[in-house]
Amino acid sequence: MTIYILNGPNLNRLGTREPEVYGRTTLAEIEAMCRAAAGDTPLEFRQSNSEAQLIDWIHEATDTAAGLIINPAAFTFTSMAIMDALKMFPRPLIELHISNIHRREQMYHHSYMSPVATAVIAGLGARGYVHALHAIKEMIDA
Ligand code: CA2
Repeated sequence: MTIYILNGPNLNRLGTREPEVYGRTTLAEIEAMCRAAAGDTPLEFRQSNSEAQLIDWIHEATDTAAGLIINPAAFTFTSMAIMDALKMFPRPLIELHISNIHRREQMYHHSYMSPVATAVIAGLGARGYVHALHAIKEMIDA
């Protein structure tokens, strides 16, 4: 019943710049919020700046996870390889963004991930992770 929460490039630097777009919450604080919201549900909360590492973790999640939440960060707009890996994930999958990518410049509007995700959450700030966790638990239980 493990839920994976994967985070892409630069998100380890959250809380250090552009607070008007991304807020002031650090990724460590987001992880703590998620662990509090998860209760007894096991969580794998990870971040990598490497596309290959994220793909390996998606494969691992495909073999073991009940659900997957991913903030692919800039890979959202570039990575067919991550999209291909996500396409193979057979259970609930949420694409998550802290900011509302559709409210931003044109280059942030086309996600490779959205067509293969069960659901997309964007623009709820750091709390989006907690909402995503509640939503994916409901989807798993349904
Ligand atoms: O809003 C999101 O969660 C994003 O996935 C974050 C990505 C951006 O490329 C997407 O358009 C939307 C960028 C993450 C950059 O990480 C930061 C690190 C430090 C301070 C601010 C952002």
